[in-house]
Amino acid sequence: MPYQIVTNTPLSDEIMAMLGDECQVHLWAATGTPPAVLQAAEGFFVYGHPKINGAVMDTMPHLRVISNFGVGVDHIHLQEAKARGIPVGNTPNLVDGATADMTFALLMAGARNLIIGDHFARGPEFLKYDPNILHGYDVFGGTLGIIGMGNIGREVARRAKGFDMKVLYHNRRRNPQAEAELGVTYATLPDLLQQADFVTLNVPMTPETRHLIGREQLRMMKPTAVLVNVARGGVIDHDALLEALQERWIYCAALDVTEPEPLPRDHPLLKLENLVIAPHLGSATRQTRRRMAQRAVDNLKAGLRGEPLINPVA
Ligand code: 8YV
Repeated sequence: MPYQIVTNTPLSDEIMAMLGDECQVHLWAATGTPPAVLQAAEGFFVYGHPKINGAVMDTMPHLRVISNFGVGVDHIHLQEAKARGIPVGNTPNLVDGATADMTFALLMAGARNLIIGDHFARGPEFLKYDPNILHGYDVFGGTLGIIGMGNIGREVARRAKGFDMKVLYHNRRRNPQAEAELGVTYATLPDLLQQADFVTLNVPMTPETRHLIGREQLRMMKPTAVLVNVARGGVIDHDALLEALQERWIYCAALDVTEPEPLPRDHPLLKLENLVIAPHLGSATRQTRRRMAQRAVDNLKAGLRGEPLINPVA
């Protein structure tokens, strides 16, 4: 009898092949999942960011493992899982390079007006080269402020070295190893915000990081600064960001994540030219997603067999 699995997103053939005959997969929806599927569910393969709280767990009395496809687990209520003895697995380390690449892609798109430039170059107004338009800011040689010097933050710092950037970082705790290895300098949050030409958010979503960047922080930043968020939307207060971009407190923001995600289609942020936005593509490369898929499958199977997960979330 195969293991009974639920997942919130239809899975690719590649992931289905990794799950193999050992697992029978059913689609879970917050409401409307057939009671028989919930009763039988032994493993939850979480792909995306559905809210998995205690009430959801209680609908699946035989659940033995929650395997999250991704590193951030802010959408899963960990204490509720622990209280029910359900191990939760995630995919740390595997997303670092791709997410750091995306951080730089957004930073450069913002600083060099790549998206507005793309629209202009396709549009009816571009009939003659004009050297006076769309001057951005040098990325090379600038000061980068990394908020969150974890695995992804370190990868961002490594890339910044290639751009001859001075790197400041802010973190809950100082990271002497990163300082020694990467030549990064610790700064308080206000100091970082005041000095950085580019600020990247590379922190997990926790109660402490909710609205870490609000009006007060945006006011501290340089009017030429680019703010990049590849973490979670909730790290920035979006009302404050809207005001900051409309009133040009900063040069631009480049967001891979928002809250809610996606933003309502008529959200005023989406109308701004000084906003670059992507649909949460941080880890979205074929190679990275394949590695993440394999780890999520391995965590899932370990939990189903009653073995320790490869990456249990503490
Ligand atoms: C994933 C992410 O794409 O790893 C994370 O925390 O946000 C993304 O890289 C996402 O979790 C897919 O399930």
